[in-house]
Amino acid sequence: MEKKLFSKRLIRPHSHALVVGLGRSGLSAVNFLKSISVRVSVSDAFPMDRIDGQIVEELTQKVEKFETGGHSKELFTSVDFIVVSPGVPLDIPALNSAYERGIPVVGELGLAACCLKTPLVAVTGTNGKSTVTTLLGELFRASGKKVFVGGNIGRPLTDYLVGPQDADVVVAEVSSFQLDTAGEFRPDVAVLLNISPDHLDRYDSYEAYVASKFRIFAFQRPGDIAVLNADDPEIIRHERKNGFLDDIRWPESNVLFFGNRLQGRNGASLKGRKVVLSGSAALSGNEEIYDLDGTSLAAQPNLQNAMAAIIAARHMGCSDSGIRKGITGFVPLPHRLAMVAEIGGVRYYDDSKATNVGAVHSALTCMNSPVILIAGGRDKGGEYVILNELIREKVKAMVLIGEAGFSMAEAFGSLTSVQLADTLPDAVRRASNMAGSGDAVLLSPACASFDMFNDYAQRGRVFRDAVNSLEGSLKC
Ligand code: UMA
Repeated sequence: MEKKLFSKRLIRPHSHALVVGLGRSGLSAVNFLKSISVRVSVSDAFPMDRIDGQIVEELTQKVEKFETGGHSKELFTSVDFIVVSPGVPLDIPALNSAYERGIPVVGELGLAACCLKTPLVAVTGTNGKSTVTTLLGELFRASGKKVFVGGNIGRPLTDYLVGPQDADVVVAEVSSFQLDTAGEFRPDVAVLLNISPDHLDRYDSYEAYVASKFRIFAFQRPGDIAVLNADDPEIIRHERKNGFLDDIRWPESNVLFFGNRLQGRNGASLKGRKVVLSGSAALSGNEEIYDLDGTSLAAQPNLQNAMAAIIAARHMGCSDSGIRKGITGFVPLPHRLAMVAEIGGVRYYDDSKATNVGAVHSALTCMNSPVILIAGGRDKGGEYVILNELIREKVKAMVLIGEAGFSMAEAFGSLTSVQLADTLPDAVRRASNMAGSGDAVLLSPACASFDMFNDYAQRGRVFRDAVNSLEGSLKC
């Protein structure tokens, strides 16, 4: 079935929009649409009593129809267009009815993109998006520019559109879910950090997830800039296909790379802990060198993240001195391979943000001591097999939690010693009993947190508290 494309022309006073999902993204979309006099109805799968009372009160004043406890075909087929939240699967029956009736469906990101007049840098990838997005914000600020940082990182882009819109640049973290409904989203600079299996509980295939990531470049034109990871085999395998391969299209914009395997390509590479911009990537005409030594970016995976951010920032008008200032002052985000304590010679690391197998691979690659790995949670359909070699080489024991505990025990039981724990504090106790001086206890779950926690941040805090309550703990 041919789906009708969303067009900016639909956003006009008194047209009728349906916003699906009343989380951060949906609520922001409602506010934006109301601010430009579009009539709005809303629909959420939660029953009324699970939606915050204040939100219900506010929305009741603003919206035409307020549907809760499910999504009805009648409402979905009675509007001019639908704005869908990223967490809503795109194949629910009510949306299928809307597609059949030719009603365009767009995400909040696509809606914002239609109306955005400020230059835009967008960052996607399986891992590292939030770090690069935050770092870009710092590099722009340090270069004296006013910046709005938002998207998947937490602040919807439509929030920017209801404000004064006075930033010099918008930096957006974009997820694959957002790219699936991004309409004619066209960033001036688009960054693709890496791709490895994730969200396979939502996509029909890994190829479909990869295609979604490449959609960040879909509407770029010559003169726009695409920044890609030259070291990532999944990305590079699509180079030179020059056109469509299934649904995956190589960017038609000006492509710059980052990584250690530039092999004649223009971009950013590393010399030790220095980022070197060369060729057409170096705007000054000479090689540009940015020293990361002594900064929080001086170890992997942040060396890669820094290369991507520096090249994007430089090509969006940041000065070299601003970039140097920004990288020096950068404070890493929590729950990303953060050391929380050292107790009796055992180091405890919180890597709760590692919600997919690729992120755990990256964390284990960085570990230089024997590891007791705490993993598990809600499975997202990734292949555990890519961890086998590192588990055999570095992991002394695993303690597994959550819904995926049993299947992970089956996958890794022949490679290392495995225990199951009922709770995360129980897992921390078990891990600390097994660890000896010089070992590391690493929480790097490879899974989503939603079976046991509100989100990865809560999981990280519970881990930190459990570690800090161990006898002899010295907090970091
Ligand atoms: N809902 C329905 N019908 C459904 C499913 C959900 O009505 O079939 C409703 C829920 O009842 C709930 C609402 O939708 O009321 C939640 O919407 P949502 O899941 O899209 O969450 P938001 O609060 O709007 O947050 C979204 C992003 N969430 C997801 O992509 C799942 C946030 O990314 C993002 O920060 C926010 O918009 C602002 O842009 C979070 C995330 O987990 C961090 N992202 C994934 C990731 O990073 O891996 C992609």
